[in-house]
Amino acid sequence: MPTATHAPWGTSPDGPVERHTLTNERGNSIHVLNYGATIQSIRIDDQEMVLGYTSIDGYLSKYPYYGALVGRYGNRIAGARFTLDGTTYQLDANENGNQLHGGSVGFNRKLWTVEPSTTDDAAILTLSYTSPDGEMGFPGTLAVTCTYRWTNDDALHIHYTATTNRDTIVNLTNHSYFSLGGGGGSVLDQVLYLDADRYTPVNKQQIPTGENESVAGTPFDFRTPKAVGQDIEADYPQIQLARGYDHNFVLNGYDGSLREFALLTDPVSGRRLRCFTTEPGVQLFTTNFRPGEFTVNDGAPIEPHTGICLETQHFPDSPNQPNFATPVLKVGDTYNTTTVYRFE
Ligand code: FUC
Repeated sequence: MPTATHAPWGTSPDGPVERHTLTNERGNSIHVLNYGATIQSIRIDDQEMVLGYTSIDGYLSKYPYYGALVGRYGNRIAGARFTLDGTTYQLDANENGNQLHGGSVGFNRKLWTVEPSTTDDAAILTLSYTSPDGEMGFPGTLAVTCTYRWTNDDALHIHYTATTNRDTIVNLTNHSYFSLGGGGGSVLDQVLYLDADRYTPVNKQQIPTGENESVAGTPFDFRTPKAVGQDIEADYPQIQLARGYDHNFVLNGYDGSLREFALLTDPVSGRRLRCFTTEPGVQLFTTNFRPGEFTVNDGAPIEPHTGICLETQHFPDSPNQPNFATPVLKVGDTYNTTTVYRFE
């Protein structure tokens, strides 16, 4: 029978932090913090599958969203502003005058209410947070739920819902850094398949230009599985400006249903991560930090390319891009998206 337990894990400015542990019948577990609805750890066969910190201090510092629930709007909004129903909203700007990942105090810095439960085939956490009208500049009181369902076959099902009392925009994602080799070594030899014929190129500030460019003949072609490191230093402007991959891919066949979009394989252990989403895009981020930019684990410097993020999403800056699927949530509608990461 799967189990759900929890224990104190320090304090945040808003109150006590708790760490929840979901363990499935195989004895594999995920650890989730009420702080930021953060996936702090995923343990498979006693190996660590994601990057994170060993204590709350790291999550309270300036950190790159390890395992966090990112919102109200994942990724970038140009000029930290958008116009909806004739009103222009100025948002909190936290990167080059743009907004990244919901602003300086995003959902990753909130304390979430957590309800654990179990069924025969899964251990489950239902997390909730209500974002006040105007928080980080966004219109509408937004009531959000996130469900993490950790099944006996080592699949993490993430399901988000949100409702609002004023028309607004929403784009929720999880920012786990996968490290299938365990131990947080280089991911450059890991092999990635992505079901995407196109990606959205960006300007120097990493705002999409608005084009959907073909991946054919570029470093962005993962339609035939290839090592993540194969073209990561290519003399190709889009790669150079991000120091690797930090781009949104346009997933093939988007229709809002749950579709398989990626397969990541660690050739050494043979371990695989199979990914499914209802979303139209995924941000592939290969941990391209400059030396000394961020820490990991107990506060040690993080080495480049030690994690792979597959952040499912509506496209970056879609509030300002008429050609991208709209992230608008209207009063009376329910935002409802699912992403599944299955370890094999
Ligand atoms: C990804 C990237 C950003 C940023 C963040 C921590 O979402 O798109 O560039 O570095 O991770």
